[in-house]
Amino acid sequence: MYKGLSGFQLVFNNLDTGDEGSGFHLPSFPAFDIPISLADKLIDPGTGLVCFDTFENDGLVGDVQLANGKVQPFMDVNQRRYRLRILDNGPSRFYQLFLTNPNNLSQVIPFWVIANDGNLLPTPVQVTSFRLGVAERYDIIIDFKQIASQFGTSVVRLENRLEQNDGRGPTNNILSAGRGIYCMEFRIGAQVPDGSVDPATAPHFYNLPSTSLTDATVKPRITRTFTFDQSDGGWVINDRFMSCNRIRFTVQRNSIERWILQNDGGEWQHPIHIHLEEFQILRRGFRGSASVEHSRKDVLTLNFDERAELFFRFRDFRGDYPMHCHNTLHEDHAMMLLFQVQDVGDNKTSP
Ligand SMILES: [Cu+2]
Repeated sequence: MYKGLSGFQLVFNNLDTGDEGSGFHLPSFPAFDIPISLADKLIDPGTGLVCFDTFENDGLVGDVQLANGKVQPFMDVNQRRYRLRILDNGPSRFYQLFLTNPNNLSQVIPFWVIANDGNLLPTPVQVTSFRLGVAERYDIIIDFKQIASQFGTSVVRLENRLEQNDGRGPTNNILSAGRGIYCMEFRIGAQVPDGSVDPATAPHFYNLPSTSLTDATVKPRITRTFTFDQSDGGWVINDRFMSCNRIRFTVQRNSIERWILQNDGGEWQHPIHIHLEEFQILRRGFRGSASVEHSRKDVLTLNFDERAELFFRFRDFRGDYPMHCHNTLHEDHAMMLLFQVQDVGDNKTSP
């Protein structure tokens, strides 16, 4: 992944069609619907080549910032709405992304979040920034026509203002505008026709199913607790390292489970990725971006000492699946476990 073996798979359907003339009328792919993979790399000053520290298990933060494999690139855009699909491709960097006018740092520029991880939100949410942990995806809508007219600028940058000094995680300090690391620059050109929906008209994309646990039809069969901690220079879940030969617990097919994820430490943040089924967040300690997390998700970034409570509805798939930290160095050393889904589940509450 660090060498660039990663990419997007965009999925369209009869509602999210990739054509602004149909379905939800989201900006057309590929001209106005653009995947952006953010990553940082460490450069060896002696050779100029990308390098890596094999003996550092905390994580790696780079000294150059890339978007789609290029160092701080620019993109020519027209005055209309664009959909950007933003991925944190790690290996250990967290982002709080803002739009910055480099010629007027006092401007606060709004945009819209429409999707989180693999799912549209029920309706667009207007923001001035959002937080992204490794492997999380946010789809945003930026209206460059409105930015040009309201803020009088022809240049705007996607800027990460979240301070992070090492691979353990961000400090949670938000740097002032222009003092962060910009990921890419947009150079705004001519006005062109725009057939996409205006997020300000509150288009309705999606109904989120009920997760009220007082409703008997969504009562969890079991609550399981997972504690993410460090041990012996590596990383553990419930005090154990990953074993490829051991299935840690068995989920019952067609059942509901509640999982508690607990970050046992105030110095590290862990973006936890869970395979197979997506979850909804019932409650969490960190309230930084709650409204844009009102969706089904597959990555939950555990903030310092945070406890998060997740709701799962397992369906009819059987098989073996992992859960792991997506700080890739934590994952490799060896913050991961395997679980399975079978016809009969077990009752391990701290597996
Ligand atoms: Cu981690």
